[in-house]
Amino acid sequence: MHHWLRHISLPSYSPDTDVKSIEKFFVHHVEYTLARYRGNINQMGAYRALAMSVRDRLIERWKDTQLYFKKNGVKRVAYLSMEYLIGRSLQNAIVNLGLEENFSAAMKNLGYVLEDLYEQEADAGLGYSGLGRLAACFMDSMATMDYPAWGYGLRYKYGMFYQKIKNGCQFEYPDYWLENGNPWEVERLDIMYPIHFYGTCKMEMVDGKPHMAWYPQQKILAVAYDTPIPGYLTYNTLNLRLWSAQPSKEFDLDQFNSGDLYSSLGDRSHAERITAVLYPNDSSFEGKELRLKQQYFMVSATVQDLLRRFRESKRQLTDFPELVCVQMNDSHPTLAAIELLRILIDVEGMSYDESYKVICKSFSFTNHVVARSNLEKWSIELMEKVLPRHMHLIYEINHHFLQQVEKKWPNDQGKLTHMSIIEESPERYVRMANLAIVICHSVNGVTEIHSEMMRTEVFPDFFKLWPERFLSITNGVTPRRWMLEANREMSDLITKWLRTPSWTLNLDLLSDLARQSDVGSLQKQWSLAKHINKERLAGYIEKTLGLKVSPESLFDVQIKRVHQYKRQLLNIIYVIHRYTTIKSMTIEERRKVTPRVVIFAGKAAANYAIAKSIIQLINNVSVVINNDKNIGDLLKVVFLPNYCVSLAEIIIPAADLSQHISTAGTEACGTSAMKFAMNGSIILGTMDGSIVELSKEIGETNVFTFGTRAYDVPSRRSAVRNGEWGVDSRFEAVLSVIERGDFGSHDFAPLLNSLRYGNDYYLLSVDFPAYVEVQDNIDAAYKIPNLWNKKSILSTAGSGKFSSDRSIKQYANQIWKIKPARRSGPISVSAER
Ligand code: Z16
Repeated sequence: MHHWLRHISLPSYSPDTDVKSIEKFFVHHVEYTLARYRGNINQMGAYRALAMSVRDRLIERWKDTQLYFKKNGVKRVAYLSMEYLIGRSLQNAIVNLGLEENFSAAMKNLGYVLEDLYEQEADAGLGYSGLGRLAACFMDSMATMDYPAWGYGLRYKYGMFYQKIKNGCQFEYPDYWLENGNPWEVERLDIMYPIHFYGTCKMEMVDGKPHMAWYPQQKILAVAYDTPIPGYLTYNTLNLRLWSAQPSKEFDLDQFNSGDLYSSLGDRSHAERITAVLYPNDSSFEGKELRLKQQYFMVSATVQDLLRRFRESKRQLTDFPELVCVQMNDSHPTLAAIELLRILIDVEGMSYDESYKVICKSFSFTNHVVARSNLEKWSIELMEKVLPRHMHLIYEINHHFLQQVEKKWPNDQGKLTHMSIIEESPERYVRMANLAIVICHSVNGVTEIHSEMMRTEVFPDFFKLWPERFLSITNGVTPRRWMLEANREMSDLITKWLRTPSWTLNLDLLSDLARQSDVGSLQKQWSLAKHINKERLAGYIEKTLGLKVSPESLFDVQIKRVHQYKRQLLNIIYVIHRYTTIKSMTIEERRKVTPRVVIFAGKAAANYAIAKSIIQLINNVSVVINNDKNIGDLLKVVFLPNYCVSLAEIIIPAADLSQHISTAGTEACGTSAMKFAMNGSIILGTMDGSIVELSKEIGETNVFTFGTRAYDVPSRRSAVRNGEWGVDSRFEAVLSVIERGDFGSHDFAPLLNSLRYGNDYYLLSVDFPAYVEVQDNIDAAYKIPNLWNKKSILSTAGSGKFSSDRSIKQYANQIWKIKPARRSGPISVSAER
């Protein structure tokens, strides 16, 4: 069969990229893929036909890239993540192919506006927050820099919930992102693995040796869905393989035999439930059985896939680490290492010691958690039920590990208790981060300050035992999506002033803008670009909320998950203070006020009551202020519903100021600040996570920082707890107007109580005076356009370090030890195959 296929040549299926060919392919997809008439195609239909035309161009590159990696026998990295917050793909694919001009012209010839078609696409929201978006940026950088890499994750049917606001309150709706089909995935029914759960283990004798056998009770199939990830201006195209759960035929055999057809069909949907919905698992942790099954489902399918591909190399399994390394995005995929250990020992018959060496050499772990109480841990009872064999192996690993601890610190019960992979009391748990540190050769934090906290506060004993394992790699974001695609106005300006477009591949070049930051004409063009972006956002605000805002005002933005530690509450308390202050002013005084539009967006976890009442408060405050004729354009408050990647792409380029005001020592990184800085938005922040490094790069005098430093947090917390901290009267005044009911009848008592009676854990009352002061400085700076524009240009100029290309290079050199493998371009069909 294979032999005959070789002689078939395909008609022009190495798709041309000129305008005329693009038009032809588009019409082809309208007529043959969508089976519609060309005279009768709506915007959604046009988007789908266009996406298919783009996809054709990706598929060829993608297959060729995989073949190229295979033929060259290069070492690869597998990036394992429970989340990929991708957003839209159409513009990204077209831009990365370098074909935006041609596609735009082709669509125009056919009567469409390319940008309008971009808007038709649903976001792929397969993630909750920074961790998922990081994985998506990393895929873009790995592809762009030609690294041999694979992404692995889950194909959730429902992504991050859709947020609606009614009467100021958040409501969650399912996000069925696949409703109009997904042109970016290829279903691979030929790539399917069995995944087992539950059952029992028995010790058996095999060839005279004791051998542990697992008799699982449930079998579910994992089917691969592949998404091509195009690199920017390279032929290389990577694969993101997402697993979807499907019932296996054997699954319900017994029930079929007993004639109970309907209950067996019920079980089918039970199997599919594993990848039905993304788990709400933001920085805090919830130990639900379904989530554990999701995690194991993802890693077991992935490990089987890695082994299958490794076997094609015909090398011994002990060589596995020479060809494959595995990066775990947080501790969520840690069971991947245990699964590989199990297969090596139970299936391949390797010794424990040999198998253990293989996993240690292959695996590495990125930690995103700051507070020890947020570390992932699984109840042993649950683990024993769902994955009995893996639990045995974890005990065995722990046994060997504790011997090492005992050797290093003889008779130190405290060390054993703290470091053990098993938590004994009050209940028994597996500590996943401890497990990950033990079995990996490297563990990294995501900023300098976070990595330092890992060494001194989160895992100090592990650091003493294995200092060489601890690394710091600061996160980054992709400048392609976050500058080139989201902010064309500014990108064109940068290219013009740097006299080269290559900054998109070498973001350090941005630093040259600093030299020119005083040049009047640059400043003028720069603020004009910002103004255009602000008009676009103002249009979006009017369209979604029916509210008019003036693009002349200072756009002050805080967009991120709503969380107490991120302190949106501090922001809105200040807004109320600002409002009452303006109200008490004379007309004369009001003339000096800097008009502001304060913009919020963000989702709260569905079961996080306090976060939801923060959203309620913001919305109630916005109703009062926006309808106060007395205030007009001096102050507007906007809460934009359903924060997601595509909304961030509209908001970020339009921000004059962006807020990153977490209590110092609580945000591991915070990657949005990097996107804002790249887009010339000035930072208002606390010295936490990424802000520490951003302010170093941009220059302390060009960012606005305030508040308690991380090292002072413990002592201030205890002062607050003991009622020794004198609360600012302006802060108290705001709390009492909320209490009085000025902002609606909603019961804000729990929210107010979280700030009073020594409960102010996140130190809002402590940082409030400094926050007011820095806001005054911001108002003053905005009044001097030269000064403000300069700071804005310097923000972009100082953001070069925060490209995810730099992060990925560090991972590749310091942890993965892999090299780029660039496939130069298409090779004629006959030569290749
Ligand atoms: C997450 O998004 C993060 C941490 C975590 O423990 C779990 C999830 Cl789902 C975030 C951090 O909160 C944020 O500071 C950081 O920028 C991001 O991970 C990427 O590292």
